Amino acid sequence: MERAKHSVEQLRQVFSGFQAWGDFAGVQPYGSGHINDTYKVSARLAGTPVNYLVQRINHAIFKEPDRLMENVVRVTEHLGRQLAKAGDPDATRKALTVVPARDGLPYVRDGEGNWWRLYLFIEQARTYDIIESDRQAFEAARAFARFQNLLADLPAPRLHETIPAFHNTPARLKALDAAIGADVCGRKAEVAAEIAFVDERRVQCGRLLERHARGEIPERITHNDTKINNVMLDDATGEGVCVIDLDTVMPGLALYDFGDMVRSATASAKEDERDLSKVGSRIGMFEALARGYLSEAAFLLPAEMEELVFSGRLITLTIGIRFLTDYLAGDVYFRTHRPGQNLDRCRTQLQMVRSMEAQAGAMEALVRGIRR
Ligand code: ADP
Ligand code: GN1
Ligand code: MG
Repeated sequence: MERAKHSVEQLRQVFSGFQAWGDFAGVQPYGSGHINDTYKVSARLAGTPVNYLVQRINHAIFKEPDRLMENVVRVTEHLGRQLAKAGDPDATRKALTVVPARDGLPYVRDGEGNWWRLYLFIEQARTYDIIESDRQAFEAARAFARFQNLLADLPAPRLHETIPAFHNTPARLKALDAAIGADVCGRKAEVAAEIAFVDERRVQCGRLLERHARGEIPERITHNDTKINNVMLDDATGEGVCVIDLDTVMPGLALYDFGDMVRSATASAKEDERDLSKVGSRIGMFEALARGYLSEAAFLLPAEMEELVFSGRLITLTIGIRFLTDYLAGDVYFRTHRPGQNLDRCRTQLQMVRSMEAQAGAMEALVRGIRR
């Protein structure tokens, strides 16, 4: 849980800028995301409690929040239409609903130049930072695959790229090299082992982009942040209810999404665990993810299926590179709660890569078995 960066009065003011039903009753910091500032707003609607989720978009990271929100509105409305077409009685739990501002725009600006958005709060469901059972892994993967499936026919134009080259590992390596070169905090010597680990794996980093450039792996509309706490699972049935955190929905490779699920859902410990003996990739969770994903992702080409296992290692290495870069740069991107947290996060990611490398053969055999 976050410490509140904004006062109740500020948040009440922001909330009043939206076309939300109900009387403001209270607000509290919410969730464990690294990027935005998230609050749960409690309101009372003719005597009945209703909740909303208000978020400050991190505009240091997302430079064009209006274009970002244009994407989010297009995506959520498309999902809503698909669910309505299918006659789903629970459509407002299965796709995020953007509450418009009083002026009709999908955001409210405050006096400090911040951008705020409001969503309906999805009830009787929750997110998990660490997945607890194979079933949860299966359901999460199925929900992300369904999300990709439902967006496959989003009408043109192409979505905006809210963060260009987001999963471009060679570009992330360049940024790491620049941070090593600048070494603004004098932390380079401390991370020599991590730099060496990355160096040994540089040759693999362009593999998916090269196959994409050769026309073997297509661009699709992807989520790009399929960290396991970005899907809500139903409290009662355990089913994947709703995919959230849509800031990075944009053109990408389906494998980025599968890879980030492997990174986050197979992890046996917290992302910032300091005792690396606790950190590893759980192959049972990997199998459940692959089964869940493949049960729904009928669109996948053989070339994509061939890279499912590799994508887990690649995305995990990529996020490790990003944590390392941010540690060297002085913790300017990912929110931290204590000194050294980004280095700890980097180390768990590299430990996860080691663990996935050791189990690569077994994971490949599992995927072959599921495909048959
Ligand atoms: P960040 O980009 O910082 O990760 P998220 O959009 O993922 O922010 O939101 C942070 C947390 O808030 C999520 O992990 C989830 O638990 C919760 N959350 C987000 N949107 C909703 C919603 N509409 N209803 C209920 N909970 C939500
Ligand atoms: C960030 O927003 P959140 O916490 O879901 C980051 C992801 C990283 C993740 C690592 C926009 O995700 O790319 O994989 O942290 N999001 C952005 O935990 O950079
Ligand atoms: Mg999130």
